[in-house]
Amino acid sequence: MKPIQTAQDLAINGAIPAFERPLHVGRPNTGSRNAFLNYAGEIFDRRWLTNNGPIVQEFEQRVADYHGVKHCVAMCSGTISLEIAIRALELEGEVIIPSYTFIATAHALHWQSITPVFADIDPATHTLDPDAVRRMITPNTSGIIGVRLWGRSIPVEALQAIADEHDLKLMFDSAHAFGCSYKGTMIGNAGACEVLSFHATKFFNTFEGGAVLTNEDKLAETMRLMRNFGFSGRDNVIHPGTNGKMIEIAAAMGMVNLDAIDSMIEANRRNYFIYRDALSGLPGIKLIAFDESEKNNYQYIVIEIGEQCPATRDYIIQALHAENILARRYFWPGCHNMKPYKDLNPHAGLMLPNTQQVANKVILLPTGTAMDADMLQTVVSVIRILLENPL
Ligand code: T4K
Repeated sequence: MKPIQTAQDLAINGAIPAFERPLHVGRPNTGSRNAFLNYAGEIFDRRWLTNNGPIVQEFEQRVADYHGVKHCVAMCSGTISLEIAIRALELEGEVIIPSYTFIATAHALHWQSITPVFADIDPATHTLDPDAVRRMITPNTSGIIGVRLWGRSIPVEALQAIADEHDLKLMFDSAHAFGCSYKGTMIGNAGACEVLSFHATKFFNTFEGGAVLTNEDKLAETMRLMRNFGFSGRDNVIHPGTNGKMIEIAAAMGMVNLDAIDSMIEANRRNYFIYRDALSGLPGIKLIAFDESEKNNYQYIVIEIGEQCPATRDYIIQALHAENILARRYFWPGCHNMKPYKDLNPHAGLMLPNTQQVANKVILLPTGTAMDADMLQTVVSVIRILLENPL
């Protein structure tokens, strides 16, 4: 790692990059390798690899307990978990979601011939604005999927009130929110259900994987059937279904990561405070703060590049990439601007001014257990020197 002190040190000005190897947003957090290998040994000895194995069952119980939720139904990905939850809730017609989310939220509906209708976000929280949701309700609306983007707060009560008033189903895409709370209640307890992603890049991973958390017995039972082809015992299929199962080795990764969860949160939290202090005072740069009165996983370091900033968002990204700092523009340009949805409704953006504005100014910086304090300071030095020497 090379120190960055003057504009001549910047790779965008021809110097060698600050980092020899790339820094990623989403470098996996991993627990004990030895504990994982022990689980792998057990799996070999037992020759039970998948189909609701003992490690998956124990993992589900631990994740449910961690969130204080009755049921955790583990699956092979967050996207399949979304699809199964959507089907189990019998959503149809139109479902209201934010456009400012990962494309999977929209795809999980579109893939099942349900139209995602994009509602605008609150620029302060980056999550659904209840007033905007109201504006998008039509006679064809069957549900709302709130996305707990960056694991942050979402107005659960206001969304539930709209859902109740219009007889709509409410669920949450909580892919980013493992271990987070809102108003003191752990995620997993709002709406009919909440979906987690355990993808490698998430705060908490099982290589690939996902789960649905719910307090509704019937819903959990239906989803358990659906993830295993609808089988109820041998030779007896009682429900349409698919193959959404979590495998044993993925659950083993989940177990070792659960054991390491406190240290992962601590590393992310430490990184957040280092970034917060180092970035403070940089013109036009706003770090989206975590609410310290809640439980947070501190996984996403999100900054907004405002108008007072001497450099554009994309120039900052270009300069960071030149240093091998692979900052991301999540979730630019918004789902509504991606081809499948642009084709469906080319004018959706007219109703989404906040989405467009936020998507144009956000940068995610690398964090996680793979980063130390010097690395974080160097990332900020690149930004600071760049802003002091704008083009
Ligand atoms: N809902 C929301 C709100 C979501 O954000 C997501 C997933 C879902 C639903 C669906 O859940 P899953 O079906 O995925 O479980 C990534 C992930 O693929 C995706 O899971 C995630 N959201 C999204 C936010 O990010 P990409 O296209 O950014 O991934 P990629 O390959 O560019 O990886 C990101 C960085 O991480 C790279 O710089 C490399 C690094 N990396 C990646 C992997 C896979 C590693 O260092 N090691 C690795 O193993 O989508």
